[in-house]
Amino acid sequence: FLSQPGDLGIVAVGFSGGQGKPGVDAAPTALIESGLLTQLRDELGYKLHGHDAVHSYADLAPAQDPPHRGMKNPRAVSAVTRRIAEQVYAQAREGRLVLTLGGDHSIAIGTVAGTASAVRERLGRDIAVIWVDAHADINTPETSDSGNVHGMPVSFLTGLAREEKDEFFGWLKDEHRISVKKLVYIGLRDVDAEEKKILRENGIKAFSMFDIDRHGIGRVMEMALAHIGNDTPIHLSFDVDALDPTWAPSTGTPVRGGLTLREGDFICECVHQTGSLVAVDLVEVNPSLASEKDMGAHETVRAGCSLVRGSLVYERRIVERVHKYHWPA
Ligand code: B3U
Ligand code: MN
Ligand code: MN
Repeated sequence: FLSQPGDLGIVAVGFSGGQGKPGVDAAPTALIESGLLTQLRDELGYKLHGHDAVHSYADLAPAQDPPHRGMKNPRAVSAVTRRIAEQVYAQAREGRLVLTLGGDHSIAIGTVAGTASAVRERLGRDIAVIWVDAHADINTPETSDSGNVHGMPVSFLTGLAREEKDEFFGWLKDEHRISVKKLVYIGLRDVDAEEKKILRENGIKAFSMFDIDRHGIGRVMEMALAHIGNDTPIHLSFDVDALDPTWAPSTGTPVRGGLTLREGDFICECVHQTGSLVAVDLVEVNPSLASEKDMGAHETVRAGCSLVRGSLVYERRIVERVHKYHWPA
């Protein structure tokens, strides 16, 4: 399906409307300025597409955006994710791996919708989604206490939440949706009571921090990938708050007791190693939240870069050694 192994579509999403804290919209620029895309191009050898722009979607801002079914900024989030779906679809349709830099996690409504529809069209296959997060993000508008859409993307993507009107996610059609059976969570530790009920009632596969402590991340990845099954296109949606705040303090809703950076990298490397990866999201890096003095924002951006690199080249330690000793080509 991938036209050339080295083609990488980039969608840089400067959007924060799925939650209340400004600053997460500045993440793509911070990640790019720290050298992420240069590394992907010059060190990992990817041919980049769509990397010239960081999108703000200012043209889509509605004049007024009062709540609908309790959702905050519903028109803006719907319009922006609809555009993102088109952008991701356009890249994926060319057979490119797609990297989306968020932005808050509401943007995954667009990224997963775009990947799911492109892969269906090109391969006639359903994608699987690996959602790495401290949170389940599967509230419906009715179960959400916060009204923040970044806590709801999975319910819209699976069809557990539905809307008629285009301006409120009604543009999401069957071709954009994923099955609850092809969804796996890793890293959960802050799940609302109503969300737990949704996970249970729908038999959704979830590996919490408890499971990771109990089995180790190696076994958890084996089980997660076994659940998805071989030869299934995978969309990896990585919320940086899955990492422990030690490694990623600069994020909107940090939760202690999370993944080490190495465990996060390992997840990405395992997914890369399957050869089935079709899209990666990195979301919820917010460079403005941690204090400058303790370098928290810098560390979080660095962690995000590490995760993305891990998802795009699992052999990096060997590759580094090759460079180090000038191994002949
Ligand atoms: N479950 C809560 C909290 C939350 C979800 N995602 C994040 N926070 N980052 C909610 O608002 O739905
Ligand atoms: Mn999330
Ligand atoms: Mn989260």
